[in-house]
This record gives sequence, structure tokens and C-alpha cells, in this order.
Amino acid sequence: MILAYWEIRGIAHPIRLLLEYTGTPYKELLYNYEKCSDYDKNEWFKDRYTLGLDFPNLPYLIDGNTKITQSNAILRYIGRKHKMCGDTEEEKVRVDILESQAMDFRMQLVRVCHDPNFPLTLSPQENLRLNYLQQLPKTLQLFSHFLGTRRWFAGKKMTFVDFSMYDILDLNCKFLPACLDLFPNLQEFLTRFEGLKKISAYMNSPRYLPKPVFLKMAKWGTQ
Ligand SMILES: N[C@@H](CCC(=O)N[C@@H](CS)C(=O)NCC(=O)O)C(=O)O
Repeated sequence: MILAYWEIRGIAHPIRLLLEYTGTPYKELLYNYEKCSDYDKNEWFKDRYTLGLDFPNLPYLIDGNTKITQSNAILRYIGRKHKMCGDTEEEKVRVDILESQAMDFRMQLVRVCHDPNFPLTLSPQENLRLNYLQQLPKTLQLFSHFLGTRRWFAGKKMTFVDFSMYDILDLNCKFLPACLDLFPNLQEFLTRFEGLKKISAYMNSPRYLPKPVFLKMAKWGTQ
């Protein structure tokens, strides 16, 4: 399997974590944007239409004749191979909801971090970051309630959406360090995830790529 993405954390992070957790042999192809943001010279822009991808984008996964873009489709593909998409109807529904809900949550942070006015003035109307920070406890409350006393977000068994949830919750902790103080079950979820043998081994390996979170055009997460 080949997983290709920019040489950043970005939306490839949950995919890398899932590949590692499932012990899937894979090679990473890391395109460098920082060195060469010139459209004509960048390796990705050269590759883009030559790989036979239906909808050329990054990340992409190539597994033999199977070529996939869309990060959630990639996660689901790996998840399906390992029966990590939910077993009961209730678990499957929870996975489906969270697959999209986690992406919505991610995109809120992405928008804030790419806002040209970041870190911004004091007017809440103009201030996307302030709005984000004001909304964050409410958003986290919903995820905390959804998780409840479950071990993983779908239930007793881990599913691929736990990898997206780990990533976005961890990113928010980096963005606003005390944000989980009121939500011990979310904190415990992060600790439980990081305590998994395969995950902690990956986190201590040279392959681990926790930052930069975004490409250099972002206003936060580029270091
Ligand atoms: N919805 C897509 C978004 C993909 C996307 O926006 N990729 C960005 C990096 S995060 C990119 O630079 N794609 C390469 C391109 O547009 O050529 C996904 O979840 O995979």
C-alpha cells in the first residue's frame, strides 16, 4: 500500500495512525510543498493527473489496482479490512454520524487557522477565532455526551472514527490546552488511545509526524 500526502500532519494523521494500529505494511510518499510551492515544479502537481485517480487529491491511497482519494473513504477502506466499521446496527449508525461530525469539527478549526485576520481584533462579529473559542465548550460537550461512558466512540470495540476523533481532539488540545478540563471522558479517551501499544510505538518512531499541522499558508500550526 502507498499512502501519499504532503509532508505534514494534516488530514493524513488518522490514516497513518490506523495503518500503524492495524499493522498494515505501507509506504509513505511525502510531497514537499514548502520547498517547492511553484505549481509547475511541485512533484504533486506533476503527478496529479498521471496516477489514474478518479478525483485527484491528497491524501491518496494505492493498494494494487485500488486507488482511493477522500480521507474518510481511505479510513473506511482500511477499517473495513479490519472489521472496524461497527458490528451492530447501532454501532454502524454511530460510526456514520461521527465520520461526518468529526470532519465538520475538523473543518471549523481548519477555517480558523487559515483566517487571514488570525489572531484577530476584538470584535466577535469579525473574529472567527473568538467565535470558535466561544463555541468550543458547547461542541466538546456534544462529543463528550455522545461518548458517555463508552470505551470507544461506537461502543466497546474500536472503529475507524476513533482515529479521526483522537486527531481532532488532540489538535484542539494543542490549540487551546485547557479545553478538555471539563470533559474527563474525552481526556480519558485520549489517554486510552495513546496507551495502545501500536500507537505508542508509532509515536516513538522516526515515522511519527505530529507537526507541522498545516502547510505554511496557515496562521497557526505551521511549526
Ligand atoms: N475532502 C478531501 C480534502 C482533500 C484536500 O483538501 N487536500 C488538500 C490537503 S488537506 C490538498 O492539498 N489537496 C491537493 C490538491 O488539491 O491538489 C479529503 O478529505 O481527503
